[in-house]
Amino acid sequence: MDASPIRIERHGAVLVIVADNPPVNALGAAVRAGLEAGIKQGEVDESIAAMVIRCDGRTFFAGADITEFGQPMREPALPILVDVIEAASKPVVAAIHGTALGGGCEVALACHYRIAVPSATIGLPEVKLGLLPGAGGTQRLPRIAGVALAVRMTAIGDPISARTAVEAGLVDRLVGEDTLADDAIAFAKEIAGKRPLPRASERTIEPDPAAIEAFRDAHGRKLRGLDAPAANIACIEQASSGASFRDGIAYEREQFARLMSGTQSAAQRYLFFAERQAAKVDDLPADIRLRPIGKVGVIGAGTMGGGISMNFLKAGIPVTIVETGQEALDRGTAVIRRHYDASAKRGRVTADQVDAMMARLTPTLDLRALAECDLVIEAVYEDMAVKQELFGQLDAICKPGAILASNTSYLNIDEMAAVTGRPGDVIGTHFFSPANVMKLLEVVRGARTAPDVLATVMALAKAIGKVAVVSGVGPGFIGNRMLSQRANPANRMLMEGIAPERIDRVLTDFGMPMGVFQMSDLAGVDIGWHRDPTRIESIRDALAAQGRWGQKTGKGFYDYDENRTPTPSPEVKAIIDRLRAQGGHADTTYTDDEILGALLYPMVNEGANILDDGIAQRASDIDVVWIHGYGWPAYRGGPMFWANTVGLAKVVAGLDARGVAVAPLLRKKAQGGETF
Ligand code: 3H9
Repeated sequence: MDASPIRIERHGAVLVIVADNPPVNALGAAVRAGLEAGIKQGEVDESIAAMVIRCDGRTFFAGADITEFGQPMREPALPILVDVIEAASKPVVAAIHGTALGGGCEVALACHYRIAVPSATIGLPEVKLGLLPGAGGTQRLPRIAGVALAVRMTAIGDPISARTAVEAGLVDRLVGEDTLADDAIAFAKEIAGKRPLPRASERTIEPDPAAIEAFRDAHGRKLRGLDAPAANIACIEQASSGASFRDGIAYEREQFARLMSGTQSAAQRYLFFAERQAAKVDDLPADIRLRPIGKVGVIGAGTMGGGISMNFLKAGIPVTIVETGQEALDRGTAVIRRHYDASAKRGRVTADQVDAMMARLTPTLDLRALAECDLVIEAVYEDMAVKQELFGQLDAICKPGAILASNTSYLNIDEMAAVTGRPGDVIGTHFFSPANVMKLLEVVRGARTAPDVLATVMALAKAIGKVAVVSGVGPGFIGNRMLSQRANPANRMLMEGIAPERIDRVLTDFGMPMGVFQMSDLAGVDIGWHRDPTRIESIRDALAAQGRWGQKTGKGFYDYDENRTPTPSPEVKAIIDRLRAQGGHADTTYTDDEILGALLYPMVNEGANILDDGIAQRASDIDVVWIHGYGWPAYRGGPMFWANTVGLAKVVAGLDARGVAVAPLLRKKAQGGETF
């Protein structure tokens, strides 16, 4: 049998229960059993006056062990354990460092006192897994920290800093960053004799409907379609309703079980592991040595180059940004500053932090300034000849070992690498717009990209807060290759008499942030247009010819007012009617569900081709791309997960019915009753 992850230390009259369950001290069955045994030992030992719970390693308990979900629960269950802790007749102190999350936070809430190091964070992120805190968190947190904070912490799920926790009464004292173990013992001795013991369950709180209303006003739109935030809020309302703690716990249990058995939570838990899996490259040795990245160069100070730079500046990495003209350089730098100032205004960063980030930025017109950079990312115009010339120059300028990256969204990395004398150092880093916000980074591995270059970029992505997915070289990589499959059926349905706004509405009802035509208007209807107004071969040609280039000209598939609010356009309807008449297209009726299938099944189909071609390592990587790069709703788990929930046989039947060539892998899986 494995050694227990819990050890007990005695320090005079203080019993210290220490957990050591790497990597994040998840509260698996053995940890729970050890904690319960520790508390019981402290209870019966008359020489013990107080107890401390703390963790070794990088963090306090980061939550319930998610890998145990869906399996029969082994005793003691977490809700039982927290009750045992709170019911102890001697004071129990939680000594927190790292991240006290989920069940970890709930253990801390059940303790009578909480102390923390200043760098610690505390949170109830269950909502991000489509759940709610199921071990008393929704009932104890508001009793300690109030309704407003409890709603924010549970329904959004972002952790708070230890300092904020002190202000909220959630943490009793901040202690030295490096002296937690000793300070916890000293604190326990100090409070050992105090009675009555402060038990969260014994407190009562007033209802605060105004706080809940304000929260709904501020976040309702963002939380649209999600089950878990509403359930979290309902539990907090229950805690402040005057009902007993026990009734509140019963309600929490019931809601937790409901969410746990639903598809949304299954999708979100799948995503949690999919994101972490995506970081792993199957054929890279685990002990590979990474190249140090102390300085980054970015070529192009436009929207993309600026956004890319901001990621590094924020992470503390100096950036040299290069442009060809002073005006563009100044404009790009000013835009970065404006973004940071806006963050400061919203209280996300301090003015000092803004100054520090800007101080890390070196704007220049001289490409030779990149000589000392460890990584250079080009974000210039999407033209192979332009990119190749640039890579030739970088090859001559950059120091040996520097990584040369392209932000291309569809061009061939190998062709860029071929013009350099160091193809192993060349890689694709495809950021998604806005690059400082979107979490996805498609890392494009060229045929000759060196393993350590790939590993370095994957690690760097994590360091700057991105979720990286590896893609092989191929047109449009993973995301845009699938995106292009949605455009054809969308345009075909227009010709069959379905209005653009209905097609878009079906996608936004599904949970996408915008529809096909809204996206087209945002990106520019004229992108890829042949620029000949007399050549009308598609609806796009017709719109572009009339100057309907999208939001930038105030009209595209929709008309826009000065606030960029779209309204359906009679002119577009007339254009569509004309094209339909010319082509002799008959009306076809569709249900919303059929529209959805017509749009999304071809994407799933292309996903299968992408897997078959070895462009993506695994189906879950494709899902991560769509969730973090294109806003596919996380609670639907990404296109491949979603296809599993629809049933692959149904997807194949839908594709067959519309005459789409079905990917061999998809058909095989459907016939075999398999899933992705
Ligand atoms: C809960 O608590 C429910 C209760 O309310 C009710 C119960 C009745 N379990 O993220 P990383 C693994 S729900 C199992 O790369 P970082 C992770 O898969 C839980 N495994 O590290 C990865 O494994 P691998 C509420 C977990 O430093 C490794 O640890 N808690 C868990 O970037 C490293 O993870 C949460 O939702 C877990 N709970 O970030 C917190 N957590 O190496 C979830 C992590 O094999 N965790 N692993 O790929 C996190 O947010 C981050 O992991 C954390 C560290 C911030 C802690």
